[in-house]
This record gives sequence, C-alpha cells and structure tokens, in this order.
Amino acid sequence: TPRAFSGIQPSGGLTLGNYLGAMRRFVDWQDRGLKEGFETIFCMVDLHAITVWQDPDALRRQTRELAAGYIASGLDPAKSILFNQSQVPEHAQLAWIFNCVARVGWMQRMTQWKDKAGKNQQNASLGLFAYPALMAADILIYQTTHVPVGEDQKQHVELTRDIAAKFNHDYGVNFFPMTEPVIEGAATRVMSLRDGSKKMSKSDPSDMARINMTDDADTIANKIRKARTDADALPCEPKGLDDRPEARNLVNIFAALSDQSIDQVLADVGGKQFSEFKPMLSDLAVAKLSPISTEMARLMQVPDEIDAIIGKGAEKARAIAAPVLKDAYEIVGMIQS
Ligand code: AQP
Repeated sequence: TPRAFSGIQPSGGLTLGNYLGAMRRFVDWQDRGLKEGFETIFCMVDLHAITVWQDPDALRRQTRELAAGYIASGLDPAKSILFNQSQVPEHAQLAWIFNCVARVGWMQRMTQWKDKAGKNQQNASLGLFAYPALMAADILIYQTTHVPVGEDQKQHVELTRDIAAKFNHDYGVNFFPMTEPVIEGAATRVMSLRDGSKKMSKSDPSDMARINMTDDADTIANKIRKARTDADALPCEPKGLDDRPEARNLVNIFAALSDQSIDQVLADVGGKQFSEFKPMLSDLAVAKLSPISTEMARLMQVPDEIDAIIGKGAEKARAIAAPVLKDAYEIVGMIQS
C-alpha cells in the first residue's frame, strides 16, 4: 500500500512557493489517501530548520505558524497525521544509522548543500551537510512510498532511494521501499519576484522577492506591481515564454492559482501588457491566499490548540515509527531487549 509523507521547515514565514509547490499538493494527497485508504503524514521539520541558526522564540512561533498554515490550507488532523519532527525522536535515531550508510561524496554532490553552505563550507554546520540523511530518515521511518515535493527537493528524494538501496544491500534485506518523488502541477518551482533565475525562498534577504502567506492584500499587490519583468507584452503561446524567466514565472503562478494550464492562461491574457496582467494576478493571489491567512491568524491566537493538535499527531506518528526503528535496529545488530 502507498503511504505519503512530506515536510516543510519552520525556518521562516511560509511563501507562495511552499504553498503551490508543496502544501496544496499535500491536500490533494490527503484526499487521495482518504479515497484509496492509505495514510498521509505531514510534518514541521524543526530539526532541519536548526541546520542554520534559528532564534529559539522565533523557531517556536514559526513552527506553530507552519502548523496553522497546514491546517488553514486544508490539512485536517483527523484525516492526516500532522506533527512536529523533534517530537518523534525516531527520526533522529534512524538518521544516525543513515549517517553511517550514506557516503560523504554523496552529500558533497547535493546542490542544496552547495547553495546553502556557499563559499565557506568549512564554517557550515555539520547538520547542514548531513541534512539529506535526516530527510531520508523522515521519509523511510514511515516506509513512505510517495513524497510530494517541489522541484528543488528532487535530488534529496533520489538520495533517499540510494540510502534505502545501500541499507537493503549492505544488510541483505528488502526492508526500506524505493520512494518516489512526486513533482506535479504548474508551480513546482516558483521563482523569486526579483530574479527569475532564483527560487522563491523564505530565507531570501529581500522580502520583495517573495509573497508570504501572511501578507495582506496591499502588500501582495505592491510586490506583484514591483515584480521584475521585461517590457514585452505576454505571448499567446507557451513557447513565447522561452528565455523570459520572469514572465514565465508570473504566468506559472497565475496558472497554478487558477487551476488552469499555461495554454489556457495564455489564451486569455496573451497580448496583454504586464500593466494589465499584474493587477489580475494580484486579485487572484489575494482571493486565494486571504482566506488562508485569516484562518492562520485565528489559529495563532490559540497556540495551545495548535500544540494539542501536533502533540496528538506526534503520538500517531510514533505508533508507526517506533516499530520500524526497532526492526531497523534489529537488522543492524543492536540488542533491543
Ligand atoms: N519556490 C518554490 N517553488 C516550489 N516549491 C517550493 N518549495 C519551497 N520553495 C519552493 C517546496 O516547499 C517544501 C518545503 O520546503 P522547505 O521549506 O522545507 O525547504 P526549502 O525548499 O529549502 O524552502 P525555502 O523556502 O527555500 O526555505 P529556506 O529558505 O529556509 O531554505 C518542499 O517540498 C519544497 O520543494
């Protein structure tokens, strides 16, 4: 039977990239899981967040805000398991085993490591380097078959498969499944509003580069108005977006928010100037995001409720994770009695 798992780091406010590339897809998986009778598990990956410095109070707030974002986007704690990574210690325990299975060379090839460590790799945290082994543990501790993610996480899910395969091979078992990354939809890679070659990211130093899920209508309209574009009108065909990364990005966002294909969007807006298209995009973004941000704000007023929900989620998650860890320890040769 399939099982879907995914996570988001509480390393800052949620962006439109997280919503379109990840959260919205999670809700689709929740619905599919309900229909087909399999479990869906979603997590705030706080252990991943601290691979770069996080202020403790900010981390607590961001973790609750992410939980609120999940719920406001449509994840229902009665339908999916929703929890905080550090409350299920089996993730970190399995990660240690994977640190011993994965090779240094594999980690060195990861583009996220290269991007985030930058030029001064010697000074990056050891956790940032080992990040993909913890992510493999997050996924495999639930024997996950499907991981809905944005394009940027594809390499890490592929590494998860390599780790599972090496574990199975080294110990002569068929224990961990070969997990599939599921990258679907019109916005698997939402780009920065300031630079069409960079991913929209929570940690971008410029707030103008991203739309935050908590931005109000005026802020969203202002950011879209100021978004970088070229001077040409919108094309009528998708191939007219080639070599126009900023235009492509705004059209992709429009398509994703309105549940249309790029062709359908361009059939409507092809030939329009950005001065006309941008207000249409702002109105659409505000219409889709404002009910979510209103509900997030309401939930943030009742942090105890959020904590109770994720506490219960952690119990459900542990009920799956603990036996898997026990079996993995047995396979490795650790005395468990
Ligand atoms: N720009 C994006 N477009 C599409 N999907 C995206 N995701 C993130 N950014 C985009 C997807 O969101 C999920 C959670 O990502 P994450 O927060 O755990 O890590 P990240 O990919 O490193 O996200 P950020 O926003 O860039 O965070 P920071 O700045 O802290 O590194 C993943 O499924 C990801 O694909």
